Amino acid sequence: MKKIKVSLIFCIAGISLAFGQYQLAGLPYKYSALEPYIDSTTMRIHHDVHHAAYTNNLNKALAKYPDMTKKDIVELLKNFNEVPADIQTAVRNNGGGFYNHNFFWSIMAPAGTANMSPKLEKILIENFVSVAAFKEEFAKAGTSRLGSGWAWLIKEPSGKLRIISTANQDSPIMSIADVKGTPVLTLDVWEHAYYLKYQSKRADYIKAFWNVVNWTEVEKLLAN
Ligand code: MN3
Repeated sequence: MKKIKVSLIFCIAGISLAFGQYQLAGLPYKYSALEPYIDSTTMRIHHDVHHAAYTNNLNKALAKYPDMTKKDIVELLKNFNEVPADIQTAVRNNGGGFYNHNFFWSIMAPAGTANMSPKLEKILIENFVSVAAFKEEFAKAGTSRLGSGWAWLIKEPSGKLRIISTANQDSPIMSIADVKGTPVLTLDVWEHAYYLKYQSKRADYIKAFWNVVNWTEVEKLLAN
């Protein structure tokens, strides 16, 4: 019964998405690809229900401003100050949710398939003294975020790496962000990202996340 319900929601979201600018892309791997660290059911609901809803609601919010939908999502969020006042909250939450989840899926990979190269290790050591210190600081950004939000590794305009966290669906690419930078790694610390498997143990979820980071993609983003 549960499975039927989930696919029905996906189906409804899929139909209405066809009329909007922003499209929900499929995951770049199977729902089960990140097992046992992130379970298949969580991935399915996270993508097919939560990410689909952000996409759908973003399209709904922009329906009366068709000119805004000509921008890709990065341009839309980088120029958030140009979003009409009456849809700012909707675009902040749903445009942020649409972008953040796209990015999140892209920086994960099945365990053991995208390991950290010596070159990336060296960059992390230069910025954070050691890889362990980097992971500790990143984990702290995730565990100390009260309520819902995201932990980020960003590249500042100077080229320096920095770890931050954002509330709700805010991201460091938004023109309204306190700290701006180019995202190179992120972790969703909303309860919907881990509660089925880890319940209230967010720190255990963060520890498991290190097994499924796509370090190849992180290194590629750093080179940009
Ligand atoms: Mn999420």
